Amino acid sequence: PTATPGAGTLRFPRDFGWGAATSAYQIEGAAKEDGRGESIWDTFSRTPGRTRNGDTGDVAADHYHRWSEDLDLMRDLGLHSYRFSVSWPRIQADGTGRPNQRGLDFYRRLVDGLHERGVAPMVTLFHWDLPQSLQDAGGWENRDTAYRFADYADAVFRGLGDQVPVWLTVNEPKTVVQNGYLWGHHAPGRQDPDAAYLVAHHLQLAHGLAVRALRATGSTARIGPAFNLHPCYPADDTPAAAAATRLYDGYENRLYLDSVLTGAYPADVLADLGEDSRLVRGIADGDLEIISSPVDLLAVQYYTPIYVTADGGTVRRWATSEAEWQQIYPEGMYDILTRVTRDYGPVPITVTENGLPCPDVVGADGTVDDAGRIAFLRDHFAAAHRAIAAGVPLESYHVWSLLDNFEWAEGYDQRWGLVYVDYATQRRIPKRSAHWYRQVISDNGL
Ligand code: PNW
Repeated sequence: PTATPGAGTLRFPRDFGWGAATSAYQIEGAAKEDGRGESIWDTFSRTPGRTRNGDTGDVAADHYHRWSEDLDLMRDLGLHSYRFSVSWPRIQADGTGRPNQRGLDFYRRLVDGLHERGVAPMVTLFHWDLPQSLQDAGGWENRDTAYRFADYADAVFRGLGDQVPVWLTVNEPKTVVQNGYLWGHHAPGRQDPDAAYLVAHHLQLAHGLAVRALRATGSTARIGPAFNLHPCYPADDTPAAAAATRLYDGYENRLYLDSVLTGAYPADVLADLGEDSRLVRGIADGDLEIISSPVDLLAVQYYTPIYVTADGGTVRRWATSEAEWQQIYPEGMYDILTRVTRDYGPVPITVTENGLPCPDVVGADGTVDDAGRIAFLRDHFAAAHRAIAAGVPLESYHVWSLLDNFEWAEGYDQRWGLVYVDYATQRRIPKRSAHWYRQVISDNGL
């Protein structure tokens, strides 16, 4: 499909998909209902000092009870696609064994309700809520967790399979590696670099095993990984900064992209980690074949670029959002999409997350003005449009997020939604950006 720019407008390809994304722990609440077990995010968020204001996902946006109203919101927005995740501990309370029918039923209702409203479901299997029992057995440091994940995935495929056209395996393995195991900001709150990269390997292995499990069911649905990619730029034009940027990119992007799409980990990253690293020692014969099982699409999540200094550090160059890690740089969307297509070939791409936290103000008239989000999305949509014009097979775009939600360690203070959630009443108010997005969808362009 080719993009056809009109006079003063940007038109997207005729079949372009517009969507929004969420994840289970961030919106569902109902932490103890219908046989749900505990996840590492229950443990982490209930541990004093781990999240802002001690916030937890116990109630969140109460989507578990308000799903029908939320589906109506999606229909009113005109969404083509809704990306959500399945909570592993709702399906297997302890991470193993026979699936919990009440858990499957919830997602079945959701999927059916989406179809009834003309919205296509896109389902992420793992968005960080690992069953606590599996963490107690070593979590992602334990190779066995990847096999447990494949069993869980199989249960979900069989439970919802024929109604879900697109599956995503692991959401942002890099964020688990970095936030969960390098810096400790996310569950399970570890700071252990050697463990971190073994965890990366097991998450990649889990991805590949899930791809194989889907194929084994005979399903014709499509499946792929969901990577948050960071375009890396040198902070100056010295050879040292170029070399540092190259290695930084290896850790941020190629570690994940190469293993899935080329069947090898990047040699420079492996050399940097060293032969004694737990990652290198943890690679068994045949693992890369599993990890590089053919995928149908690549889900890209883009939020921020990284500027790398000659000594391998980072600096800020652009305006920072309310999230201290996010610099606003729409061109990065163009750069990362065109780069993936250039380096890995024409694998279909869906943007599964992009968005901005805004200090949303509820006006006296009850409207929520988030002008900053509109400007951010407009500029990033335009960059994606240019990427399509440059030949990137981008098929859809999902804004993060549909609803304000539990922003992990930042709790409820950061609001990322197109739709405002008044947590005291659970009332939903579409923000100005939601009204604007509805128009973008209906015009299929800007
Ligand atoms: C994503 N970074 O995480 C997650 O998939 C969502 O669950 C989350 O709510 C959303 O982005 C907003 O934060 C990210 O450091 C975490 O660049 C960190 C980064 C990017 C995305």
